Amino acid sequence: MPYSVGIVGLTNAGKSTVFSALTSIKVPCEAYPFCTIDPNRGMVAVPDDRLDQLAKLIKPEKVVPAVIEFVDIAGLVKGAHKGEGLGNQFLAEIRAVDAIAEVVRCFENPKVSHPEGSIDPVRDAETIIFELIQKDLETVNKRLEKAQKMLRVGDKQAQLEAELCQKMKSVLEQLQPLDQMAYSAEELTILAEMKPLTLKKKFYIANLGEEAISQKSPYLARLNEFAEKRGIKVAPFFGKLEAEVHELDKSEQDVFLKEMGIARSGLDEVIRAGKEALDLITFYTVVGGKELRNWLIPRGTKAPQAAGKVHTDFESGFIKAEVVRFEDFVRLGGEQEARKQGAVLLEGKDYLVQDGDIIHFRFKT
Ligand SMILES: Nc1nc2c(ncn2[C@@H]2O[C@H](COP(=O)(O)OP(=O)(O)O)[C@@H](O)[C@H]2O)c(=O)[nH]1
Ligand SMILES: [Mg+2]
Repeated sequence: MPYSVGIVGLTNAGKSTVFSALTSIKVPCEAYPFCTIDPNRGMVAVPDDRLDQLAKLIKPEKVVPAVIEFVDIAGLVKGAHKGEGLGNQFLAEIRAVDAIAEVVRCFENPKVSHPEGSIDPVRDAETIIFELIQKDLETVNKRLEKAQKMLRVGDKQAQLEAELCQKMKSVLEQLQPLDQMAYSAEELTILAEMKPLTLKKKFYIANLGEEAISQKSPYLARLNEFAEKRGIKVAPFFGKLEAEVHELDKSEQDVFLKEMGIARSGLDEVIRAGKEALDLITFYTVVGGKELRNWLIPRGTKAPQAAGKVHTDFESGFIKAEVVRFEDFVRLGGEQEARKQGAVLLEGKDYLVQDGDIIHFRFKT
């Protein structure tokens, strides 16, 4: 399954607009068995300059780009944790995604009402954090109760869980999100299962209005300042414009963007920000010189698990990985020369795949 990014934000922040802009870039669906048609879910090809370079060099029959799935999650309102608006439904949806893209309204438009009555990106960002914190408190309290019961019957793991929950609780009660705290490896195992919402990787999409083309947006400046303090990346985005641009023919798009005074599409930046927030790296495979693909994996993935992304049999039958670094591959002009020059590295099951590796997996069936 692809990595998923949930588009989250207050009502009328422009989530659906951003979603429709993002998913306007079509990916070849036949390459993905999981590519279902759903109005709220869309597969987006990850822009990758190295993939383009490799394609020019290898001239494969087919290039299949890696995708990230974007999910348009129903709008959040103040009081959502208490069940206001769609309440719990969207919280379950957020729990299910790998990362959050939070659309923050930075556009003025009197015709589009704001649930709080005015444009204030920092207040909106804080509202969302508050709602997610409240929901996490609920989760942590339930877990703590359970752990304390288990403690009484002398469960060892329960001790660790109870301590962790106490720690989380005190952070949350100070209205701080859980990503501001460090965790041990043992704690991370528990957290991976608990999936607290304020620990999810996230970035902001500052949804800018047309007025921000000609003059710097004071809203964006404020959001940037807020996000920087928390170490969260901001991707500025002209949601409505981008959505409109992609309704045009390819040839008209550049003209339109130029006329509007926008240098280039911001879509790439948003997708890149998503990849960065997920902390993913890319490796490449070429099957029989025919099909060139790139794959996304978490940084720190070992070769057999990377192989498993390509094919489940590859993981269980993993023998070796033949690796060429991207720079070597390009410098030497392809695999043949890389082989001659000894630039193909033979790596075993403990090898940590590096960003840009071009890999041929050797496996037994
Ligand atoms: N002027 C302007 N309007 C926008 C922009 N983004 C969204 N809108 C409008 O705001 C309204 C709500 O947007 P929508 O994407 O449905 O918001 P959602 O509730 O977050 O999904 C729609 O009428 C959009 O056309 C923008 O960047 N500029
Ligand atoms: Mg919507």
